[in-house]
Amino acid sequence: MTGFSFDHQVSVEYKGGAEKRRGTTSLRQRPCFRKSTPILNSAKADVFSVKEMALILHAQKGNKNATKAIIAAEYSGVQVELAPNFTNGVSNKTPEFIKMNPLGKIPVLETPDGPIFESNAIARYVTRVVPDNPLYGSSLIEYAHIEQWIDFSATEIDENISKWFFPRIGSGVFLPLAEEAAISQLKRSLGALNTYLASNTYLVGHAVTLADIIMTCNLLPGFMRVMTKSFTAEFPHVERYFWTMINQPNFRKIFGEVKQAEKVFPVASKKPSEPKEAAKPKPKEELKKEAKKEQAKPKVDDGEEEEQPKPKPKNPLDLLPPSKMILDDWKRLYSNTKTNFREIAIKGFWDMYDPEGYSLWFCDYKYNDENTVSFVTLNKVGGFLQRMDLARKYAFGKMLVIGSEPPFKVKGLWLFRGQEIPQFVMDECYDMELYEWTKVDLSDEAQKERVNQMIEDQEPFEGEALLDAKCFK
Ligand SMILES: N[C@@H](CCC(=O)N[C@@H](CS)C(=O)NCC(=O)O)C(=O)O
Repeated sequence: MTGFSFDHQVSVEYKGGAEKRRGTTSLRQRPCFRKSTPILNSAKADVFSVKEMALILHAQKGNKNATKAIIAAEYSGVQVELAPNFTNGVSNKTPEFIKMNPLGKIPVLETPDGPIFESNAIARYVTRVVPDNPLYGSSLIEYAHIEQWIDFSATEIDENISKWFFPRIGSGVFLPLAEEAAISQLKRSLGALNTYLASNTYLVGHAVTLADIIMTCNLLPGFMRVMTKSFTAEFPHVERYFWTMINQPNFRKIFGEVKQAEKVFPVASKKPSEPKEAAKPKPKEELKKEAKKEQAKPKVDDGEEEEQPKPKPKNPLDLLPPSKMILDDWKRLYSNTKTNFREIAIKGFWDMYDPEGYSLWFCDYKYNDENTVSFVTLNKVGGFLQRMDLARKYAFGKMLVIGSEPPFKVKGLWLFRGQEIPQFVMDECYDMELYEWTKVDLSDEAQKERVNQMIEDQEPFEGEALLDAKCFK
C-alpha cells in the first residue's frame, strides 16, 4: 500500500547528539550499544545510552506511520533520526532493508538489539525506552486502556480511512460498494469514539498518552484527504479532540499547520471497477503479445494480489415476481408534470402503484437537534441521495428539510421494490441507520395523504415552511 505523507515545513530530522553522527546507519556498530541489551528491563545506563544516541528510523520524511514514533520521541526526549537519503520505493526494496522487514514496508527502526517493523511496535519501543514514561500510563489498567485504543485506532480508524482513501489515489482497486462499506464502518467507529470523547479530553487519563499520538496520526490522512467538514460535523467531539491534539506543540512541530479537506480526494481517472465493453475475440498472436506485455509491466507496489473482476451476482430484487408498476414510468410522470400536480402526478401515482411489488416508507432523521446549520443539513441530505445511487433501479425518494429556523427536521418518503427496505441498501448506505423507518400503512387515509404531501412537497408541511425538498429519481 502506498504511504500517506503530509506536506509540512518542519524537518523531522533529529539533531542534538545525532547531528554529528549523520551518515552512520547501523546502531549495532556503535560502541555504546552492547549487542542484546535488554533495554526494557535494563539497568539505567543502557536506557540512557538509547536516550543519548539517535535511533535510526528508515522512512521518508513525512511518512504518516513514521510520525507516530517521531512524536512519541518528542514527548519522551528520545532521539530518533531519519535514515539519510531514504527514497520510498527504492530504499525499502534493497536486500539490506528486506532483511530488516521481509515485507519491504516502511517504517523500520534500527535498535541496538535489532530492527523493528510495524509502526505501532516502533512507537511502543520508543516510548518504553524511557522507564516509567507517562506516555504509557501509570497503572496496569491505564496501560491496558492505552493498548485498547491503539488497537482500536489501527483496526477501526486507520483500516477504514485507508480503504476509503488509498483506492481513490490508485493504490488498490476502487470499488464504489467497497468504499461505501468502509465509510459506513468508519462512521460507526467515529460514532463510538465521539461518544467516548464527549466526556473525556484524552483517550486515557488526563494527559496525552501514546494512544493519543497513534490515534491522531491515524486520523490525520482522513481529515486531510477525505473527511470534509460536512462529514466530521457529525462527530463534534472527535473534531475537538483532533484539533486539540494536532495543535499541541509536539505535533505542530512535526505536522505544521494542518488543513481539513475541502472535498473528498477525487478518484484517480482509471476506473477498474467499470465493466468493460464486450470485446471481440482477439487473434491468438495478439493475445500472446499482450500476455508478454503484462508480464513486463512493473507491479503496483501495494503488495496486494491484483483482484480479478468477478461476475456480478444478480440483485435479489430482480428475482421478484414481475410488477405491473414500471418505476421509470412513474419517475417520468413525476418529472414531466408541471401543473395540476395533484390531479395528474399524484393521481397517476396511485393508479400505477402496485402494493405487492413495492412498498412505501417514511423516514425520520434521528438526530434533528444536530441540524443547526442549514448548508450542513442540506449537504447531509444531498450526500445521502448520492449514496443511494446504487438503488436507482429500485427506488424513488423524496426528502424534505423542514423549518425556517434551526434545528431543521429531515423527513422523507421512499418507494422501494419489494416489501422490505432492500438489504443491500441497508448494508451499503450508512445513512440508512441515521433514520427511523416506518412502513406506510395504506389502510390509513392520513398516512396516504402524508405520502401525497411529501411527493408534492406541499408547503406548509406539518405546519412548517420547507427549507428544501430533494427528489431521488
Ligand atoms: N502496518 C504497517 C503498514 C506499513 C505500510 O503500509 N507502509 C507503507 C508506507 S506508509 C509502505 O511501505 N508501502 C510500500 C509497500 O507496500 O511496498 C505499519 O503500521 O507500519
